[in-house]
Amino acid sequence: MTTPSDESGEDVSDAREPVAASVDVVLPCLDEAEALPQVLARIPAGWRALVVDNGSIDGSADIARALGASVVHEERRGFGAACHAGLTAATADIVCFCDCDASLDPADLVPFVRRIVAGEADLVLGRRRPRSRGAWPPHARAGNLAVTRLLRRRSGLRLRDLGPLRAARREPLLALGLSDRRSGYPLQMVVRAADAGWRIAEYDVPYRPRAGTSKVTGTWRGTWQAVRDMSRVLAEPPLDLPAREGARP
Ligand SMILES: Nc1nc2c(ncn2[C@@H]2O[C@H](COP(=O)(O)OP(=O)(O)OP(=O)(O)O)[C@@H](O)[C@H]2O)c(=O)[nH]1
Ligand SMILES: [Mg+2]
Repeated sequence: MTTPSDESGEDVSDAREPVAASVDVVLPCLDEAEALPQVLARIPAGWRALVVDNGSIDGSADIARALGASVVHEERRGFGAACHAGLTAATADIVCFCDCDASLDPADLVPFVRRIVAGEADLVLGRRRPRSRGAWPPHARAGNLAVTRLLRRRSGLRLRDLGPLRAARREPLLALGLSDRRSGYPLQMVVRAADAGWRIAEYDVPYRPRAGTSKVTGTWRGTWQAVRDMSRVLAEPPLDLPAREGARP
């Protein structure tokens, strides 16, 4: 579907006013003590921050709790394991996802949620627009672009990013039966949503250099694992998923 983002990278359609909806923001967190205060300070008023502590050893869980977040523990390593534990623990009508490394701003989720509440989209994704050199290394951008092309071939979706900032309704998300527990999780969410006929929208969002130490994109091991996980997801045959209400057969 067409997107409300423009080439300048600015969000052009929605003011940041409060939205009348119950919203949980899932924040996968592995040793993000440095970033947590900034990230939690940016959660929109009335929304719940669900920090999924993935076995951190830098006190992230205590910091998150002290700052008023709900903390979920997931001992199994992996980005997908953390995201899915958060989704399972969530209770709100709408669930958002945001990395917990201060590269993304949870306040940017407000227009995403507004779109879902208005019934105009089923899944809203943030298209990352780097704000400085070093925010998004060239190999990561190239890999991401390659995956969006493969996704287009597989599902007909014309996305420009597979960003981790996203929003959707909780129950349909659970019904997608996501099974990846590593770096393929965000891609699997989009692939299965497309298979189920969801309307998927993209918004431009600023992307900044992360606080703290890089775990995936800045490491060869993390990048290699992400490529393998995503290739596996793209090779999955379409599942017989419950169609979105109102979707054409
Ligand atoms: N990689 C990884 N990230 C996890 C895990 N559990 C939670 N996370 C969090 O998931 C979010 C995304 O991971 P990042 O390490 O930022 O991944 P990335 O943005 O691709 O790469 P870098 O920012 O360069 O590390 C961060 O908030 C992590 O703390 C895990 O087991 N592995
Ligand atoms: Mg990051």
